[in-house]
Amino acid sequence: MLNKFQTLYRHIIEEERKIPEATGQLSDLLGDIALACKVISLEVNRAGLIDILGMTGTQNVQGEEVKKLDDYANTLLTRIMRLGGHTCAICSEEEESFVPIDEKYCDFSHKYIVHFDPLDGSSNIDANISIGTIFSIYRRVSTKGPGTIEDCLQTGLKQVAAGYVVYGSSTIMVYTAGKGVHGFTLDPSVGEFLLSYGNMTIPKKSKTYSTNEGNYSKWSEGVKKYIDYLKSKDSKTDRPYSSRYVGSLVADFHRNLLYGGIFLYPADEKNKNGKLRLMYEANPLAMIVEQAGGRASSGTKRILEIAPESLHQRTPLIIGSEEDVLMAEKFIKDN
Ligand code: AHM
Ligand code: MG
Repeated sequence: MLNKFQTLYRHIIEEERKIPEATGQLSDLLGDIALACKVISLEVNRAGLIDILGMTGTQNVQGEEVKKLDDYANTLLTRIMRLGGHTCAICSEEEESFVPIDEKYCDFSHKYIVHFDPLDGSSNIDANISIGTIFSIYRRVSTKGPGTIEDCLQTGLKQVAAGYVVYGSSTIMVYTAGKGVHGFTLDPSVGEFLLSYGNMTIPKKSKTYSTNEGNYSKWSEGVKKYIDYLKSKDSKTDRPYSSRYVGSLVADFHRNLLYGGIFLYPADEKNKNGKLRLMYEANPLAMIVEQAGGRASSGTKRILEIAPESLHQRTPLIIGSEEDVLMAEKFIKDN
């Protein structure tokens, strides 16, 4: 049975205590991220009431329009990470390059690098549809001073922790520090994340797929055939599958984590490497899904093994229930 009153911070500390050489810094860093997300959650909930919606008129480095809440979430997370004193560099989907922490404050105690997508699914903000924050933490490889690009460009396998917060009908934070996946629901009356899902596991096989099927004509033969397969009738394999697509990765992923499902954002004619970002979206969710017993692939390669070449690198992403992802990979390989 769940201990209903286990707070996120207490849970994190207890997990870190199990590691003899732990200093408590990772707990503090995760606590800082949770604090920033609580504030973002407040702003998301107030967004319809205050004049924060609408465009800033600027574009992010991917050439997409930036909304005010994205800016807000990005600035807040960066500020809290900087003040927290545990990071030597911060990488954000909204920033062109990484942000090194000023050398005069940066010593061996600043041993972590944080990557985040401050507000994922931001095209859904105006419609009051779930959006989220995704984060990922690496240990630095350099030994002192501000973080370097080598610190920031590590493979997903090197993540020490990853997580996301979904701002939906309630605000939920899900994280892993390499020992299972745990979910916490924000109790707004006390301002605490309380354990609501201990040791989450994703069903091995599902009957739900999530993809932007409007891209069908631009997909490769393998992807087209896989989706056709999911839609055709066969009682032995529980087909046809149901289709569920929010268009907010965090929301689609969270639903699939709870109930089972496969999410696909494959490469297409226009987006040769897919749309989603390896460092900010694919790697953290891949770590979580693997910890929960699922699988994450580009179609031909395990996401966590892809060597990053740039911070904003994109990758096709197929993620979710293990047997479903394996089947999608088979269709891609055979076609
Ligand atoms: P964002 O980080 O700029 O919000 O973009 C990523 C989003 C994901 O949340 C979502 O899965 C995908 O883009 C939706 O893309 P599309 O509208 O092409 O289906
Ligand atoms: Mg995103």
